[in-house]
Amino acid sequence: MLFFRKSELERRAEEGDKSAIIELAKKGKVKKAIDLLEKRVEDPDLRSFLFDLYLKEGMFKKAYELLLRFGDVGTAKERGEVCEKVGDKERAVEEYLKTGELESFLRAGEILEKEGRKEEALSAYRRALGMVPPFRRGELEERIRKLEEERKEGLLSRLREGLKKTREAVSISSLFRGREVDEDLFEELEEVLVRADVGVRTSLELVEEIKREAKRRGVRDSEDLKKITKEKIFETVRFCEGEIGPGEGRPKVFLFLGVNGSGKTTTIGKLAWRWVREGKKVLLIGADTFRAGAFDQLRIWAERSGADFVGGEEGSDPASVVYRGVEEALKKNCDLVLVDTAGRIHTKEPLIRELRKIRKVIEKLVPGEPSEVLLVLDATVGQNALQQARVFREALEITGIVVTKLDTSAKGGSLVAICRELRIPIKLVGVGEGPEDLQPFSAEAYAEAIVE
Ligand SMILES: Nc1nc2c(ncn2[C@@H]2O[C@H](COP(=O)(O)OP(=O)(O)OP(=O)(O)O)[C@@H](O)[C@H]2O)c(=O)[nH]1
Ligand SMILES: [Mg+2]
Repeated sequence: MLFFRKSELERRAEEGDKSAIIELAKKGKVKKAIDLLEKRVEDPDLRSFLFDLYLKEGMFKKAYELLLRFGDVGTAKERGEVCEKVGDKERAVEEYLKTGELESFLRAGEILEKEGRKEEALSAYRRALGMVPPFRRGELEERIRKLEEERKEGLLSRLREGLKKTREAVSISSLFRGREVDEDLFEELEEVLVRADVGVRTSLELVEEIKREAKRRGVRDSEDLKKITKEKIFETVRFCEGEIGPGEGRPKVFLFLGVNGSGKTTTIGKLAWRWVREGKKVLLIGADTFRAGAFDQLRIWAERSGADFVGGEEGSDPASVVYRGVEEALKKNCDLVLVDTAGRIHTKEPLIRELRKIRKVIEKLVPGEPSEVLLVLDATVGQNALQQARVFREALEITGIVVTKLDTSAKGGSLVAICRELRIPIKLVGVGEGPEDLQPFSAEAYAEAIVE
């Protein structure tokens, strides 16, 4: 009788009866059930059941393959565990961060920390902080504090590394080595600053200030003069320390301006990459419809970072693209919208008109936005950056500056002139082409990196 019932069950299972297959597995015929289920993965219920069986049997590789084919099996936590077991850390983190559960967030943070991805680890821990019970809070806060410190150290060394070219070109620190503090030294200091592209006028004024301060303090040792130089550079750029963040309210719309090749698209890509990893919903708008290839460049960044994308084909009207994009962001309830624009400064008048039109479209759709209008300046062009800034300022009020390519430039000193003359906060600096090579601007770190 028993024998008959079993084979009857098997027969029904083989014919594809869902409940029979499930029953079969429950009765211990797991291997047989798996065989049958593997032939029926198109059915969402059956593949979910198969995924469970794989987990129970410790068949993680199989579970992972199923997960790659169909993203919808198991819970996010289970998917994270499977990915971790087979060594796909990227996906594991992604799944853990979808769970909304404390343990998974902590696990994601640990994986990221081990991988040296401090920025992302921090953001995972910070999200965990919101759900940690009081008795575990102290421990987590301590971990965050330590990581923040390491991150600061890391940022400083990246910036120092980024400014290496400038430092080598100007050798400002060797200037102060074992020298007498006299007129010659001040003259040379001025030359060196000009060479770093601080600008003639700014260099002159800066050296005057340094001289006055040196006299006031009765400085004789050139090492002390170096200290004053560092202080004065710090004081000059301190006022331009700025920050940028997703903030409250949504969607926040950030508009990016700048001449061709200054680094707008890359900067947007890096920001998208960071904010998506912090759990934000980001949409990129490709309103550069002027240059062929601009569309794809931004689309690829969107794909890479996991952001949404709305773009205009070559030749289409940029303001309409922005309209479409912002509308979509509103519909999807996005946190951030980053708008990429064309940078053809040689057609100045039409460009200015176009940028104003884009701004109007945004204002109309989302009152109070764009909350940031960011001008992207390439550090390698040095003093020319100032000229560019003046042109764009005529078009729109600029809320912040992004200085890119500090890593490839020997003209990192131009940043001093930018601060002094424009008095617009520097909100970000680019120190490389990778997604992590974008930093907040630290005046202290900058002054140190230039002079030491
Ligand atoms: N080394 C380095 N390269 C950078 C940085 N930022 C951008 N780049 C590079 O500079 C080049 C131009 O950057 P894009 O982002 O395409 O510049 P864009 O302003 O969008 O240019 P258009 O679309 O032509 O107006 C690319 O090859 C980038 O990889 C940086 O901080 N460091
Ligand atoms: Mg571009």
